[in-house]
Amino acid sequence: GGGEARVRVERMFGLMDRFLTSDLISLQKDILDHVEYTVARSRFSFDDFEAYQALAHSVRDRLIERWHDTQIHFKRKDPKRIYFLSLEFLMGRSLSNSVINLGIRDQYGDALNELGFEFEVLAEQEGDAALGNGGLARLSACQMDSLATLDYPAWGYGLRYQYGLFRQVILDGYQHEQPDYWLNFGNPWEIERVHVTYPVKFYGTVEDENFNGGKRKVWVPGETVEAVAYDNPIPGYGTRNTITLRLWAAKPSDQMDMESYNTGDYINAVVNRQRAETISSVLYPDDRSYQGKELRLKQQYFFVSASLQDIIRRFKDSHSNFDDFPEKVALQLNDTHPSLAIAEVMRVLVDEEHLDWNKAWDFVCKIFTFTTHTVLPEGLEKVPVDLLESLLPRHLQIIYDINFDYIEELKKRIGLDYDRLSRMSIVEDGAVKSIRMANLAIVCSHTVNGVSRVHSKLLKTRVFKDFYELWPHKFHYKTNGVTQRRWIVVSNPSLSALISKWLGTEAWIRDVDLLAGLQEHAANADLHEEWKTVRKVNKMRLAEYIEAMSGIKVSVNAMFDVQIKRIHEYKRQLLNILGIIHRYDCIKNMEKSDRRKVVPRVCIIGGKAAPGYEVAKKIIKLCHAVAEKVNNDPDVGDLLKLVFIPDYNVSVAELVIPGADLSQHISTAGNEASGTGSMKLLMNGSLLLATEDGSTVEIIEEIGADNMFLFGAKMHEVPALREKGSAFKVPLQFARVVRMVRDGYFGFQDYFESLCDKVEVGNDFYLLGYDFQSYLEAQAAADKTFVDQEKWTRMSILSTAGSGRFSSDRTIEEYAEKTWGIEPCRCPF
Ligand code: CR1
Repeated sequence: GGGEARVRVERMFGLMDRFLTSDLISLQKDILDHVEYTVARSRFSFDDFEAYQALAHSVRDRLIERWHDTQIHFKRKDPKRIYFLSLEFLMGRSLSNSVINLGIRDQYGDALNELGFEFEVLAEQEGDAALGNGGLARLSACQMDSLATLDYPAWGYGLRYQYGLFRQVILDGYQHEQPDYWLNFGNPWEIERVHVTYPVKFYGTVEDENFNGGKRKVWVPGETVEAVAYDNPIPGYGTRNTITLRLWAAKPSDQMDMESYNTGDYINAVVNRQRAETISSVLYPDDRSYQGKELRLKQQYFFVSASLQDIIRRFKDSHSNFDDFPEKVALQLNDTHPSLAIAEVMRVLVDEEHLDWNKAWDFVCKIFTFTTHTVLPEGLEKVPVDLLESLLPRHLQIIYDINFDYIEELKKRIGLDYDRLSRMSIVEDGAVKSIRMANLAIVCSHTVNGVSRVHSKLLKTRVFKDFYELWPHKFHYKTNGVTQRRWIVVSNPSLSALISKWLGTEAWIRDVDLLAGLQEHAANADLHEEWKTVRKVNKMRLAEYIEAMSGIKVSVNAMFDVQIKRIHEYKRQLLNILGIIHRYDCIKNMEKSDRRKVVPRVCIIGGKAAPGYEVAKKIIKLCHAVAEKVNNDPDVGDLLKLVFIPDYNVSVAELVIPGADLSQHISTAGNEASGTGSMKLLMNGSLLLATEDGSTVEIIEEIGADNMFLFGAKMHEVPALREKGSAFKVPLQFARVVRMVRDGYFGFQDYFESLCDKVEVGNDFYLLGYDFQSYLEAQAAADKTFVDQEKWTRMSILSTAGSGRFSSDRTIEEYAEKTWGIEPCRCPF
């Protein structure tokens, strides 16, 4: 009876300490216990990796406590929840971030020291969780950190890929891709929920069934796969709140194939089952071209279906009908990748929960919000109708029905303008009939967000002009931000300590606007000395890494100039490399005595190219070919070095960003939706050399154009310049450096030919030739400033001081208040 149960619970409580404590002895005991019982090594003999595992498990225990409390609290309060659906999360490492957010970094450091270990050394043992490609995926990770820190009742949902983003290996200067089987050594940061599973169905047919005197549609699927939840607790900083990132893995389902076991071919039946797991096996490594692959669509639906079953189950736990659904649930579509969720919500509500179509539609229009991350047309997904029809026949019908109602409505609004109607249709009639996922997302979401102000402007005036004219109220923007927890506190502890010292508080870690308080000290000579020391230490750390990796010795007195991001033509790494060739050429051609005046540079480039993106791969090769020549030229010495950092990822970024004096964000204006690397570099006191693109426009407003090095064609000039093609004059220096590459000065003449063609007059879509002159001028201005270390340091301080607006805390608050309509729900201590 109840009495017995109560006695049992009381006894259990009596046996437990209320919470794990984090004093020195407890931490040491917990770590050693995990060495012995979890890692199963003797506490008298374990190596750094085992120590890391034990350490991670002791942190995990503390995360779990808070996480339980938070989930119970959310359940009790039943607030409106935000569900963040994203096919990609680029989390990187978890250890340092967790202990910092839990507020026990120093305690762990001391505990380990006495045991003979160093926290930093153990932290290096952790591999990156790289379940994403680039900007979009890292943004999701930053936003999860902010959602937790700001106490929002939020869940992230995604896929637990077995292979994360490929590892980039450079052989002879060429990129090779190696699989990232990241779960090989276990993952202490996730909790496998063997009982949180849902069936996900594919294929089959749709049948009409009699129902309540009428007909209704019933999907009879042909294949079932099981989704298993893996929970990743995400701790907030300065709060007990710890939220959930729930990632789904595919497993064979018992419902799948009962009959195949009767065929006698037992071995093959089992082997076939195993194939279910391929759905969550590999992340697509191309971040902006979609080829309508079945596996990709399967991944999308798999994660959408499992997430929605989970969300609806949670809703039904505390509600007896659906009336309050839109008051309790907000669904955020991170790009178009999860937009099948729209059709799935309709299907579940109508086919399974038997709501009428109009009511379900009304809910859909209230719960979905959509953020797009690109301006490039090839970044907009299209799904061939044939593919959808075979994989998800019922969803195709629903999308057609949505489209029918919408087009009827549209005709009433805009008349029979068939061109416009066909542009705005969710269904594209063409050689390959397909579904335009962006149109689906726009039609069905109440808000369409851009990721910076100018991005939103481009959406309204170009990409989604037709929609903007119809529904101006839907279009908004939330300028991206990054979390200062990871990008200052974790990655740059010395700068972090310095900031806290000069502000007299650590409060900026939660309230980043306080960084502006550094402004008043921007000319203080003591701060300058300390600032320079911190920067130098970070540069030394980076220089050691460069030498260990590539054997290249670089001088920390040189200006460290970095460009780190995915390799893409529009991001113009090629402009950077051509600029480096120009610099090299100048050094070669100058009088020996003049070389003293050259400001020494270490140019650092890092980034991955999509495996099938030939041009990007050639850019990587060119970088290596130029480096080979420049780095080994005795005429040049320390005046110029070029380093390509292989396998750029979150951890590498944490090392490179604090060591950057200058960083380049040089996309052709009108192409970068926002850019977030620039924000991390700005926070860390790097000066920016940039075009007026994406969020840079807003950075200029915060720190002033004279606090950075700007160049290049303006956004409004670009279309006309492209039109002009060969009519504008390209500077002689540009023609000269391209010719050097063409003529085989760096070898590989044939291989680079097509790359050179890409920037020839008339063909130069990204305007490298047009922008070259002003690029060189901006570079010269940077050199000139670097010589004046006092000025440089002041600008560096003002960069950090002016970076407050670019915290993801601000972004998330805007989303919460203006788009999702959610409120903080803080777990009491
Ligand atoms: C955009 O290219 C933006 C991030 C985050 C990227 C970049 O400008 O800062 O998204 N898009 O919003 C992307 O990764 C796959 O697309």
